[in-house]
Amino acid sequence: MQLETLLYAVRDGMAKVTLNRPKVLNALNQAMLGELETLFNAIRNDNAIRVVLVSGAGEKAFAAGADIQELAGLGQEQGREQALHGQSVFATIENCGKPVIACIRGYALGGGCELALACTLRIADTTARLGQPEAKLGLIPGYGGTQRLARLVGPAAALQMILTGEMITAEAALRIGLVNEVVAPEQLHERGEELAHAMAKMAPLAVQKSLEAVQQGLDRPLREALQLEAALFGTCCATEDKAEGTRAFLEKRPPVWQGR
Ligand code: CO8
Repeated sequence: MQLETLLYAVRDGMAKVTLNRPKVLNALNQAMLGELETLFNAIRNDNAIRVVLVSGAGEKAFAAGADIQELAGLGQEQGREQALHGQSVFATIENCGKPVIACIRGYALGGGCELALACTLRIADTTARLGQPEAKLGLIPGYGGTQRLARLVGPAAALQMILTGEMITAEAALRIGLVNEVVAPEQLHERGEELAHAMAKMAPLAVQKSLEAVQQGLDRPLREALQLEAALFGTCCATEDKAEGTRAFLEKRPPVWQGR
């Protein structure tokens, strides 16, 4: 795959996606969105990939937002269309069927913060600064920020970020539940890989069904969501991996997963 705005590597079931426009703090332009869409569609269909790590090239940023050069010329209809397109790309990331871990160093602003929000979980190093500064540009978040941020941290904390445009520190992001963990800069990638390895050791279908249960369940009333959980639990019970996982436990040996 020919990529101009991303770096991509796969090792031991772990895919690493690096946003690679460091001169503009990894700002998300249309080319990068297109490449993310192609890449995550390929990741979804690749059974060898168990976990994805997303980070930004360079020391200064995960991503400092949508590319403001491109935003400058947008009119009403084009703005709506580009927001819809970006939302669809981020939904492809969210629904790729594998855990996606955002490793945040430096700025994660605007569309960059929204990209991190579309990931399964977020870890940050102490240099991270997160924010939704769109209102400073006369805009609102358009890549899912008004919705995913409010669902994750609650409407008051989300609106504080959106209405003030203030950047918050990694520690403040941890306090409101925007990031899962904060680590020292030299530990960011190591910790990301550690979490990825832990997830890659789990039964593949159990990971997939866990993602499905939580992600789809949150969009439903509790009673329906519990039905979904029970149905997916039943699905897991019919897998070879469940037979292997329970047998391996009883035989006191590590399981060998087939992904079936
Ligand atoms: N877009 C384009 N270029 C950018 C962006 C960006 N978002 N952010 C930084 N750059 C460029 C700068 O223009 C600069 O380029 P040059 O060297 O050619 O002047 C280079 O990156 C380095 O940036 P700075 O010199 O500004 O670096 P500083 O360390 O001084 O400042 C900041 C870092 C504070 C992060 C600053 O760059 C900044 O404020 N950036 C913009 C942050 C922002 O407003 N982000 C939100 C953008 S809007 C958005 O994301 C909307 C998403 C939804 C869109 C939906 C429909 C399309």
